[in-house]
Amino acid sequence: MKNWKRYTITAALPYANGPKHIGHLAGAYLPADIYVRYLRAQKRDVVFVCGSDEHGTAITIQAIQENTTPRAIIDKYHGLIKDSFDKLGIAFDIYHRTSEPLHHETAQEFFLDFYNKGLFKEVTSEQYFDEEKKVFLADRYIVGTCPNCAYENAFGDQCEKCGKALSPSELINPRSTLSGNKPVLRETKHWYLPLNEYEPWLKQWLIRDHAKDWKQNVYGQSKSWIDAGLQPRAMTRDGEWGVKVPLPNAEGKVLYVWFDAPIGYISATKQWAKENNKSWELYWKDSDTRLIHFVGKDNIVFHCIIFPVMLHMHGDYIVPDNVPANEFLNLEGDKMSTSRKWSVEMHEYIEDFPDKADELRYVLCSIAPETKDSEFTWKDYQTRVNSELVAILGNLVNRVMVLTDKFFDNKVPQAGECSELKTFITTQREKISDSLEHFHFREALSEMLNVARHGNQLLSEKEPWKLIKTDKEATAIVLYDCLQIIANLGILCEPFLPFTSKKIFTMLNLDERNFAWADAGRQDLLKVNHQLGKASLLYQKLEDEVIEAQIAKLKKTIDHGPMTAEKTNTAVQSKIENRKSEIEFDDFTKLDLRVGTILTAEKVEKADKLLKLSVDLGFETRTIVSGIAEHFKPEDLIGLQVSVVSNLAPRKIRGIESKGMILLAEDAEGKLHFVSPKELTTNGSVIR
Ligand code: B3M
Ligand code: ZN
Repeated sequence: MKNWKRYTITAALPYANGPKHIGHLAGAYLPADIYVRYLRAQKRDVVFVCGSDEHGTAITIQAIQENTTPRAIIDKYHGLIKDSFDKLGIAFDIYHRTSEPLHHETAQEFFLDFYNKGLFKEVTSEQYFDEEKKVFLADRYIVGTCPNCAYENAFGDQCEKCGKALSPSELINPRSTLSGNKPVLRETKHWYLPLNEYEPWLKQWLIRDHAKDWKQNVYGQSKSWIDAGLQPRAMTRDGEWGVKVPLPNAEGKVLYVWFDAPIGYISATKQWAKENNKSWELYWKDSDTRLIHFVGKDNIVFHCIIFPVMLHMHGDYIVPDNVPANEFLNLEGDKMSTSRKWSVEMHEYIEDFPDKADELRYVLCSIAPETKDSEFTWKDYQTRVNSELVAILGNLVNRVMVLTDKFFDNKVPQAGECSELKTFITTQREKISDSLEHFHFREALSEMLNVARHGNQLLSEKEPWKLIKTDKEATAIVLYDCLQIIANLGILCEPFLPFTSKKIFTMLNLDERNFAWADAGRQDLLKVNHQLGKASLLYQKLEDEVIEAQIAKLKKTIDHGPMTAEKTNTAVQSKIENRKSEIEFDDFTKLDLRVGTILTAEKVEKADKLLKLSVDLGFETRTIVSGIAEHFKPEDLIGLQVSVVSNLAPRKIRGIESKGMILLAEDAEGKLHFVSPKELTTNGSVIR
């Protein structure tokens, strides 16, 4: 492996338009922080940059919807997010902002460099404009009828019903989601990055150099993009909010947010260098610098294709050596989403669990979605904290401290070095290093915990609390070894559990600044007779009530969550939903709607969407096949009272005769809700 002189580590710049949740943390910020702490522990030269991504259409539209300004939104969330990272121990060297003048200058310099070299393609095209709201509409903000499947609420970039990728001009009867009005086409000029021209370079760089050392998910996604053929991509947008296009006659045009945001890493480094008397250029232009981007999987294409091409086009810059992107973290069986309030926001966790940052770091690292999506549940969080952190690490430290105090006046007892133990810890250090070098954070964490397990084993084998009665010397050896293990753990756990590490060093009455990664394995971190500090518990056991309260909170917020921007958007969208034409009362009375209770529910084999239900309608029990398997777990439906269209002609679905239909309300996000009587009612009751 190359001997790197220094490291530039970036973590995706969060959009400052809302709080960030623990899925974001597990996806990018925590692994980045662990990696950086590990580098720092080795005294390597590293800069760790991040900051707020404050531009973009999403923030502009949100401001329109919330009747405020982009500035007011970002000012609110920049501080909140920064503070959350701080409290969770994410130790950036700088947390910058893309609204800073330094960033605007840096982004404009990139644009002008490309412009002056004639690298952009200038393209004039027609784009939809909302005359009432006076904005050009990003594809997502236009809905209309899908030309492929006739779904009436297809988005301008994709039909969610049939999955077809669309452009807004293909929509039949397009409508603006902002005003509900029909948008008009207006001519507009933009500057395009000819990504297609850089395909040969990309192929060589990615496929030749990184097929082996990049994570499969990252490499695979990037390669498939390249294989599919790259298209020129507009690097400017119409709008007022963002970095102004630095050309005459370009009023009302700003840089595309994904053009300026990654440059934000560079401007952040510049600011940090200024404040710390360093050269930013060494961190971005020296080939001995290793550039690594930590991001979530939805950001892969920007960091593995577009930004590298930009760095390459500019010419003076290094390109990323790795982009160890994670997959997604789900929550209690569903995708995490701030707008749907199905999430654990970082600042909420901190409020509810002050001083439990390491507990969260520990759990998120143990379940990190490194190779595939993974899942956070509160129960699992409780189990991992109680049976791993408390029972293994916390317990070891506490027992050893208490026993040493009791038998040896809280001083490190006299004993010789144990070469076996030394080898064990050194081997563990190497294993952890090796895993971290390869971005296998889960593995690294579990090897760290194995060191504590070893200490516990020693205790239960030798039983110093009994041994003391017969052999004080032997007791001294056990406790000496255990104390050295704990001191070593102070070093080895630091990247993962920085607060724990601090507490350990305080308890041992050692100054952590005197120890580096390479010291792990030493048997004399604590000198004989060294006076130890006061023992305190590393962690508290998590009680059931606390966990249940979190689960209840989650369930509640999903029903009564506040109106967020996305929800407002959804509400607007539902309002403009195409309505059905009027019917006569007689048409309505043809329906025989009844209340029924679901008695059994099972998946239909080889049909992902279908559930086979038996429903008690009072007068008879029916089999009904319903396309809801992706929305509900069968076991959750048993006993539920529902509304049924009972006189629908029978239909064979996958060979099963289905008699009737269950009514569900579908919101604009496609989430299904049963239409059920408010109080339990007799089965067979007529609905009218
Ligand atoms: N703000 C998207 C995101 O937060 C975007 C990342 C920018 S990294 C340069 O997921
Ligand atoms: Zn469609």
